[in-house]
Amino acid sequence: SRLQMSFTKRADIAKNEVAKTLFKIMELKKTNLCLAADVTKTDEILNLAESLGPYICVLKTHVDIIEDFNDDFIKSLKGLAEKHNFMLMEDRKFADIGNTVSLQFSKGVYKISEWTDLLTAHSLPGSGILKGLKSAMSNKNQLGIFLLAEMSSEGNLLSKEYSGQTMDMIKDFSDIVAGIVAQTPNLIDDAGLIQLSPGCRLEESGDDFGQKYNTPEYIINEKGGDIAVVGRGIIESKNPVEVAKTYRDRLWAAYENRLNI
Ligand code: 5IU
Repeated sequence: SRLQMSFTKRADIAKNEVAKTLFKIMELKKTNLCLAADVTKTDEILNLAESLGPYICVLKTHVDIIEDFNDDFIKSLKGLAEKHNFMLMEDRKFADIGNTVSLQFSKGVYKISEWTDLLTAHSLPGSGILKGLKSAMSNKNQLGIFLLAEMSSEGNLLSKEYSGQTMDMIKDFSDIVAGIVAQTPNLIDDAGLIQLSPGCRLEESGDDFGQKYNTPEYIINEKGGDIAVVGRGIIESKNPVEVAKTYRDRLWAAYENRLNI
């Protein structure tokens, strides 16, 4: 299965161009760490991007939490992504009908389609959401969508049936779908798809709002995550650079270990 295949081999199989490139970045930089840059000032995001850029494959944003968003910020962030060779993921979790998401994706203040490499979306509205996002892609950009098949939070309503139907939905959209967000190892049967798994900290724990955390090793080996998302575990630590290195090293070792099982 994909779990015993190298990211290099999976790059050859991936049908989505962004997924292909991402697999190669991961192997080149030896990192499967995605940073959730959940801070509210552009300077803070840029500082994280500059200092942690070498250790991450993806920097994940929530642009709607930024208080001083502006176009120069995007230019700078793009520049840092190029300099340190990581990808940008806007974790917008689109969830409306196709026509509306096409507008939300390309218009408004954030013009997400103009700068992001990767995007998250719910499968809830049906495949029209993928058609809508595809219709609003800027023509210079490739796009890799991660559909939410499962969530990390306690009591979420994404049932097994829903997760399975999400996997069915992906099949007709292999050009624009890079993978899924998930918490269990057996949903993906196409090794070209990438599993992103949030809810990672150095110690098993949670937060006050139902978030559930597992260790890097558990995320990679038991949950089948290819990429682990870490936010507060890094950004709220005293020394984000050292802690990010620790996550990167443990996540990568877990991936290498998984190949040999
Ligand atoms: N995120 C989750 N769980 C999910 C999905 C997304 O935590 O199931 I889908 C996002 C939310 C946040 C990041 O931006 O991943 C996790 O941040 P912390 O490591 O700070 O909990």
